[in-house]
Amino acid sequence: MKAQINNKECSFEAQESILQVARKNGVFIPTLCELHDQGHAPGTCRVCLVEVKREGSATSEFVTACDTPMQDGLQVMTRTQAVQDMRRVQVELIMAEHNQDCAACSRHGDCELLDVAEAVGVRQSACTIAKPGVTSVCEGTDEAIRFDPSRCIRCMRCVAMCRDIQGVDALSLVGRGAETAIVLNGGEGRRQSDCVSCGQCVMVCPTGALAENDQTQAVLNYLIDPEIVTVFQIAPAIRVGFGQEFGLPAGTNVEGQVVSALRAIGADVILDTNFAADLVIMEEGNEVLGRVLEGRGTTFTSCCPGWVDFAEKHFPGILPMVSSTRSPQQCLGSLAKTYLAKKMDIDAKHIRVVSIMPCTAKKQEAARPELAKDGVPDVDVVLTIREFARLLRREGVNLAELEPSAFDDPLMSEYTGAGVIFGTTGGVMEAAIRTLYFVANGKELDGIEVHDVRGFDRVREATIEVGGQVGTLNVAMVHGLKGAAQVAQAVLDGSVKYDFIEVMACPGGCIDGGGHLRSKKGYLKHAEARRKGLYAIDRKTGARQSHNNQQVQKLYQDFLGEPLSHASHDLLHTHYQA
Ligand code: HC1
Ligand code: SF4
Repeated sequence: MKAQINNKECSFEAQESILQVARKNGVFIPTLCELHDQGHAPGTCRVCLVEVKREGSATSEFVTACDTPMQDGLQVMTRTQAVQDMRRVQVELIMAEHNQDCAACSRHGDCELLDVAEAVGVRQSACTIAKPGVTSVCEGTDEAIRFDPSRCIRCMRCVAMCRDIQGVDALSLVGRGAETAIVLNGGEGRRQSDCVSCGQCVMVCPTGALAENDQTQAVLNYLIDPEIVTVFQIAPAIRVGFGQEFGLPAGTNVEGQVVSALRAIGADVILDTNFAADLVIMEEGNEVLGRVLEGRGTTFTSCCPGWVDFAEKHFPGILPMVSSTRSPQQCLGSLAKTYLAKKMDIDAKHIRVVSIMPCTAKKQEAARPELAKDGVPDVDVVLTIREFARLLRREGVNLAELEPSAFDDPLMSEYTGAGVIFGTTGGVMEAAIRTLYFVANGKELDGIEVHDVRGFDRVREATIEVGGQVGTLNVAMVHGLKGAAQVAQAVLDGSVKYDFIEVMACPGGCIDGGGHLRSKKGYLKHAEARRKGLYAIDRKTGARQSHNNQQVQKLYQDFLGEPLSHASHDLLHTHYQA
């Protein structure tokens, strides 16, 4: 089939929209609400207006290019004066209703609305309409994500993300016209609602309407307080995702620069969450081993807080199957205020643990009352990648200009290749299998890598011959909550039988967590490069199995005794509530 765009003939396939055909032919049409890699084209912002003339018609009409199918013989004009004027008015209307206090916006310097304003030639909004009295149950702050209705442009990306990709369906659009608002389903406030704070809605919001609850000021306050000992930890995925905030390509290993940056802003102790990932394999691996040997059925991983929250809210029946081991973030926080405090002779009252995570749900995890001792949390503040970048900019530190440096903590910064691959889907499972193989056979797995559990399909399964007392393990790896719901339901129905299931709430795992740099006009653009970055680090690491982490061995010798000991239970395990 053939049509014309700006008087140039082009061919197209049935069902293709005018926007898709234009893009294939290198013709630019500005868009705002549309998110093409997710097939999201609601046509609500009307920025993609084009003029069309149908075959045999003497007059032209204006249509939105994203949701209008291309037709045989259609003439499309994308740059007429009328088109330009209408687009400009459209963006002015959106801007007029939008809170233009850009300095206070989380998307400051990185806003898709301002990009579009520039593209259509709006330099300044012609008028400002007082924001109507929009009310929203998720207005205000909570410990993970906040919603600012005055910056919402009703593009519906967040609603579609939560419903169609995550399958949580925690958001709805209510009201009409200018009074339309996004609200949470299932109960007032994020904790009570269906939302699990995964942050995937934040990743696709084109403005600052959805954002992490910014805690950079709290960390600055710790850093300038001479009484406080700041203990930082960095998550596995940080080292392959953070460089992008400073213009480096996705997947670049910036671990050494992150350590230098933390020193530059005055961190007292720098730990690696990877160390705790190795520790979690020792605890969770022993839980799985016990359950397999005693025939007690499936174990689900517990390190992803979005998943744990989802299980509690939506699949309480599986809670007895969720590993009781706390996440690496929480294990490290707990040990920082006990083991580290003891070894460094610091009063734990003065310690503040700050985590740098690619995740919004980690904020909600750190705030869980059952993970606090006498009301004092083990992890005091969680900064997403975006907040950490903000903190460095506020302190005048440019990561890209720093020389790398090494961790200097002799207690909890060593990690193995197994610990670092936690950051990608399949990584926890692979790390566990490397250690279970050793336990079952008394020797290391030949070739070390377990390719059967790798991949990017949303739900994967594998049968692993571990041998020895463990025998064959049936395992599954799931990333994204839609797949998690499917697997959880199948386990409850008894239609599948797995020994061990790894679940990560975010599609891709932590390498694409809801706390990363936000992409413009795209979603999951960097997962592959970041995943390769983590596997490259694994290959270069001296020891590649968690049980070979010498600092973990020393921790057991000096402090915990053995995996699943009384001390381990006290400091490294938890319980869940429906
Ligand atoms: Fe993750 Fe984890 S891997 S949950 O994805 O188990 O956030 O990176 O820190 O705790 O180690 C996140 C990443 C992270 C924990 C570990
Ligand atoms: Fe949905 Fe996750 Fe956003 Fe909550 S944080 S509304 S669960 S996408």
